[in-house]
Amino acid sequence: MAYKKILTIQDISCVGQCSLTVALPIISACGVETCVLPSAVLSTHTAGFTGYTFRDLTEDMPAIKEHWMKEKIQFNCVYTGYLGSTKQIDYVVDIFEATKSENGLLIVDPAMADNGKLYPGFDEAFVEAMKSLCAKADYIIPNMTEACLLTGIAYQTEYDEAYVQKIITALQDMGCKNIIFTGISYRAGRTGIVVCNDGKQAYYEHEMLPNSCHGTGDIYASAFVGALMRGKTAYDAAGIAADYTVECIKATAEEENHWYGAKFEPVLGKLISALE
Ligand code: PXL
Repeated sequence: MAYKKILTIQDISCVGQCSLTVALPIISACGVETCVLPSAVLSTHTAGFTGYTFRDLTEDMPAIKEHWMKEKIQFNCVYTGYLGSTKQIDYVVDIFEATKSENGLLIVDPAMADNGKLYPGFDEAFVEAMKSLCAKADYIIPNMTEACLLTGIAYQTEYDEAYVQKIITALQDMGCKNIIFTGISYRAGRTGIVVCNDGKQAYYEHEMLPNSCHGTGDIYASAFVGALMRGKTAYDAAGIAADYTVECIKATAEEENHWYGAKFEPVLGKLISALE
C-alpha cells in the first residue's frame, strides 16, 4: 500500500471534539500521514458554548506556504474543514496549487452550517467564497443545509428523491465534481449518503439513531478522507465512514451529559478493522 501524506486545514477547537482534534487522530488511525494547518484557534467550538475565544490565523498562511514551497513539501491530498475567514478560502486554493503532488486531490467539507442555519460568525460573503472553493474541489462533503446554501435552494426538513436530485444537479452545474451528500433520509429510522462519483450515483443507507451529536460531520469527513486515501473506492469509503460515525454516536449515547461532541476514540479500532 502506498503511504500517503495529506494536509488538513481546519480550526483547533481546544475543547469540543471537532475539526482538527478529530481529523488528526482519525486520519492517522487510517494509516495516512496527516499534516495540519490550523485555520484558527478557539477555546471551544461555537455550538453550545458561549464566550469562546477566537484567534484567526489567516495571516500566518502565506508564510507557511512559502516555507513549504522552499522545502519542496507536497501532499497527496488537501482536505479542508471549518475555515476561519473568507480570505482564507483564497489562501487555501494557493496552498493547494503550490503543494499538490501529481494527481493530488482537493477534498472540501464546506463546514459552515447545520439544521437549516449558518454557524455563528459566517455570512453571505463566506457562502459565496465557499461556492468557488467547492467548484475547484475533487470531492465535496456537504450536509443538506450546506448544499442548500451553496445552491440557493430553500432548505426543507421533509423531502423526496426529486428534491435531492435537484440539489445534486445544481451542485454539478456549479462545477462540483464528486459529491458525498450526507444525512439523506427517505424513511423513518434510516438515513444515508448519496455518493456521486465518476458520473455514477449510488446511495448507502444505514441506521438513524435517535440521538444526534455535535461534530459528527467532522468525524464522517475525516473517516471518508482516511479510507479514500487508503485506496478504497469513494462508495466504500462513504460506507466505512458512515458505519464508523454510527458507532461513535452509539458510544456517546451510553454517557449522559456528553453533549458537546461524539466519543470517537473508543471505537477507532472498528474503523481500523474496516480498512483491513
Ligand atoms: O464541527 C464543525 C465546527 C468546527 N469548528 C468550529 C465549530 C464547528 C461547528 O459548530 O464551531 C469552531
